[in-house]
Order: sequence, then structure tokens, then C-alpha cells
Amino acid sequence: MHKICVLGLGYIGLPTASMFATHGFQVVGVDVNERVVETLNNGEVHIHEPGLKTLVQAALKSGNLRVASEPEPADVFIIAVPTPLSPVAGLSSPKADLSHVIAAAESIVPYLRPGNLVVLESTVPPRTTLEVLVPILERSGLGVSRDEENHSPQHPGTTASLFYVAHCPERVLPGRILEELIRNDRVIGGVDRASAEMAKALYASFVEGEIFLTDATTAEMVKLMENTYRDVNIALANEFALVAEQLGINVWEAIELANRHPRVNILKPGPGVGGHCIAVDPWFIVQAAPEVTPLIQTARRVNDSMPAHVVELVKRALAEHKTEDRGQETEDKLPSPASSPLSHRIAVLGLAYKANVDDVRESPALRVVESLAALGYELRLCDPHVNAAFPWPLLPLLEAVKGADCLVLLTDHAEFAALKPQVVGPLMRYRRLVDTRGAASKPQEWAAEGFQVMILGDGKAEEQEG
Ligand code: SAJ
Repeated sequence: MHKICVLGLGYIGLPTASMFATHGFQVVGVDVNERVVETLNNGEVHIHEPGLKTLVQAALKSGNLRVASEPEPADVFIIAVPTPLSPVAGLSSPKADLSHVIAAAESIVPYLRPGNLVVLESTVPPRTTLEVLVPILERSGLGVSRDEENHSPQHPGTTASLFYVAHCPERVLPGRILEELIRNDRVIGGVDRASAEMAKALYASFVEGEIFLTDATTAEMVKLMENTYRDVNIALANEFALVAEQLGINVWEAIELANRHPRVNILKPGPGVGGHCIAVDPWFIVQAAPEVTPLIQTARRVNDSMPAHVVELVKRALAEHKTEDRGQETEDKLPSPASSPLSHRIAVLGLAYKANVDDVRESPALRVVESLAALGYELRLCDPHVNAAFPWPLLPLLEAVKGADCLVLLTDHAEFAALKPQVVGPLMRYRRLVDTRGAASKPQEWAAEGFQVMILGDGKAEEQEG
């Protein structure tokens, strides 16, 4: 196993290809997007992730990593392409779009040789490895290694006309990808034992965590269960937040206290769940077993309903106009409480799906922004981490805040958590803060500066305000 062909140079494929290249393998990284290939060949990196640029540049400089548009013969093929959701007509639950996995697998077929190992890293619905990937690869005329007893696991790859397949799901956290790629335990599901052992030998070249072997479908399910566990737990936190708002208690305080129990670990409420993983993967389990997954489906819907709740909070904050919350003496005509949304200017802080990343995929902040824009509010957007094209311009922080009637904090970037009411207050037209992440430090400090503070899940503060 000397040469590896990695298909898909995104958030997972690029770090993985670079990691193998810096651990002595000859790696060819393949992407169907010409712009990605061009960017990397120019020594630039299209993904922002701590340490990634240095690693990629080291891999390219060593000559062990090359970037290309087409696969080529190799000992190992690693598929790391996206598996987004696609809506299904007539169904309320979306399904996995496997088109990229299928295209990547098909592109390997002409190059597949006996003894090759194919690893699927993309997150997929249960049984995809066995029922989608393997049949495509068998179009090569070769057969997948299935029966451990027919050949010795000590000498995998020696049986004529067989290839090997394993599912080795990525488990790394955006923002900490490189560290977790090395340190996290890995679960490897082989189509058979020989496949799993081969994949283990490969990943052991850089993985310092433990590597556990199982079958392919169990590995698929393990990955989905991890993200579903988090989604359901966050939905619970969000539901608690809604209850807390009604009961007049502070959910953040209540969760902190509940988590002092040795067997309780409730996650944080927020404006919803984003990213390409947690908001997506539970649907892959639902698609496999719709009848027996009411809890998973409800959790998804609870989390998906949070952006609409945030919009309600913003509307309420703007309606609860108080005369003394005026921010600065300004030439602007001040909107009255009953004035149309058009006259309200909102500074939206954060578009990324979570703190300190540049990724806006499935971000609940975008849902909130779309709804507020549809309601006619004037929006001033700020996200110092995001560099994507939007229908609205992205402004520097103080520019976004200037003349605003309300700050709406949607992503808990470090820059926003460090915001000082003494700095932003005087720039605003009215002093209002809607904090959907419990992120603004010391709400009392904001209140002391004349801010009307509304924190998602904090019914206590609202009662005191009222
Ligand atoms: N979120 C909350 N409350 C919380 C935690 C998260 O509302 O208490 C929100 C975040 O703001 C974000 C979303 O959930 O919108 C997901 O963020 P995350 O940091 O929990 O997870 P991801 O999507 O960045 O990465 C997850 C990780 N999975 C698990 O932690 C089980 C990562 O290890 C996976 O590799 C990744 O999905 C993936 O690629 O599947």
C-alpha cells in the first residue's frame, strides 16, 4: 500500500490526503471541481481550518501530494465526497443524495485492480457500502473479498481478482479537524475481516487513537448514531429553553445545575442546528427505518423550528420599545413601536453555523436572516469568519452596529462574546440585544448600560423586563 487516490478534496478529503502524504504515502488528490484543483495547484487552500494550509503546503512541497481532476491507478482509493440531503416529492422527510458517492465510485471502476482497497469515508445511510458501493465497484469485473475463510487475513490482497472495501467514517470536529484526525479513535467497518484489517493498517500510519474493527453496516450506523445523539440532545435543550421562557426561569442556569448531576449532560439551546453533519445525518437513519424513528424525526423538527422562534423573539424585542433605551442622538427618524418593520434596522451578528468557523452550510442563522429580510427589516450583517457571497454585503462589526435598533447574536464567535456594551451602545439608535446563544458576557452589564436584553431560554430576564 504505497499509493493512495483520495476522491473529494473538501473538509475531510483534503486534510486526510495531506495527512497520508506527510506520513510517507504517494497521494493523488482528485476533485471534480476545476477551481479546487487550480487553487491547490497554485499552493492556495480553499478551506479555512486551523493548521490546514501549512499541512497542505508541506504535503505539496514534499512531492508526495499531487492534485488532479481524474483518478489514476493506486493501491487504495478513499472516497470523501459530500452526501447532502435532498427533498423527496410527496414526503416530509428528506433523503440522502448519494450522487457524489456514486459518481466517485464509478470513476474508480476503470482503475480498480486485484488487491486494491476502497475506503468510503463519506457519511452514508445504513447499508450503502454493501448495497450501493460494492455493486458499482464489481462492474470492474473483479469481485469483492467477502469470505474470510477463503484467504488468509495475514496476506490480504493476494487472492486473484478480489478487491477490498471498508467504511471508515470521519468523526472530526470542524475547527479541530487536524488534531482530531490524529487523536480520535476510529471505527472501521470492513465488508469482511481482511478488508477491515487492511484499512486498519493504513490508518494506523497516522491515527494515534484506538482503531476498532467491525462490519460495514455497523460502522455506518455508529457514525449516524453519534450525530443523532447530539441532535436529539440539542433538541431537548431547545425544548427546555421554550419551556423556560414560558415558566419565567433561566434555562442556562437550570441546565448548568442539572449538569451537576453525575449522569446528566444536557447540551446547549440555540437558534437551531447547522452544519453538514448533525442537521443531516439523523435523516439517514429515518430513511432506513421511518416507522420506528418518531423520536429522531421529532428532534429534527424541534431543531428546525428554532430559527422561527428566534424571529419571534426579535419581533417581540422590537415591539417592546421603551423610550429610555435610545442609543444615540441621531439625525435618523426614530421608529415608533408600531412602525413598520421597514423602519427597524437590525445588526445580525454571526452567519456561520457555529462559533469560530467560516462554514455557513445549513446554518440556522441564514434561515433567521431570510425570514427577517422577508418581513422587511433592514439588515446589517456581520461575520468576521465568513467569506462567502450573500445577497447582502458583510460589514465590519462596528459598521454593522452603527445606527442599529437591535443586535441579534446568532453565532457565538469569540469576537461577539467579547463585545462590550459600553462600546456598541453609543453607536446604536436603540439599545436592544437578542442573544440566541447565551454568549454575550455578563447580561447585567448590558442591562446596566441601558440595553433591553432578551436571551433565548431566559424567561427570568424577560419577566424582570416586563
Ligand atoms: N449546537 C447547539 N448546541 C450544542 C452543541 C451544538 O445548538 O450544545 C449546534 C451548533 O451551534 C451547530 C450544530 O449544533 O449549529 C453542530 O455543531 P457541533 O459542533 O456539535 O458539530 P459539527 O456538526 O461541527 O460536527 C459534528 C461532530 N459530531 C459529534 O460531535 C458527534 C463531529 O465529531 C463529526 O465529525 C461531524 O459532525 C461530522 O462530520 O459528522
